[in-house]
Amino acid sequence: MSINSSDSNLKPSGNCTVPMRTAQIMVDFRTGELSGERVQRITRRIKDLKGSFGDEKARQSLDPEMVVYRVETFSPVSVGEEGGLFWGATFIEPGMVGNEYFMTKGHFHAERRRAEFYMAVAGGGALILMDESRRTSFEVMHPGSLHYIPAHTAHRVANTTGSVLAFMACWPSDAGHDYESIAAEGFAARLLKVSGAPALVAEP
Ligand code: M6P
Ligand code: ZN
Repeated sequence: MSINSSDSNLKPSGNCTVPMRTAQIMVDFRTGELSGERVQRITRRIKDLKGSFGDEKARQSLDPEMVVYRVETFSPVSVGEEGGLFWGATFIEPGMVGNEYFMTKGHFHAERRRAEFYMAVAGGGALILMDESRRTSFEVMHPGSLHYIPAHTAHRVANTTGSVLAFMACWPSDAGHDYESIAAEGFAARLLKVSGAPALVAEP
């Protein structure tokens, strides 16, 4: 028996002994949204992002409850378990803190030898990458762009447009998040609006 994409009404036949399972999670490819009982959700607001943006005064002048981004995660295995994979969808609102675009906190993987994929679904922005020697670069994100984040590389995404930037991610379950290194040292460059356009500007 062959199965193709039109077999959405597929049912086990009377003498079928192979268990049929339905997917636990669905991905909406227009928006990146995940659905299913096992989706975990977190929201990061202006009040949660102390220390992330360069202009702390500008951050304090904004509504602390303002949503900067949301993350939906499907973790089929426990955090830290070796050999598994996690799936995530991140939605960054349009907005600025001073002249810096709304962005994720950014992190190294706690297990530095772990890589990750990001793929933009909607909106536009930039993936900022920084290696352990603090060499920094960025890749433009637009719907369909696929980004390989190598091991030993910190990563953060900024929304440079006027609409929500949605991207999907897939990473190893034993990667972990090291936010402490970023809190202590920051990224070596920031994505700022300069003369009306985004530019990666080195920290002084
Ligand atoms: C992606 C993945 C997640 C991450 C999220 C938000 O979905 O990399 O692991 O949590 O982006 O990024 P951050 O944790 O840096 O705020
Ligand atoms: Zn990561």
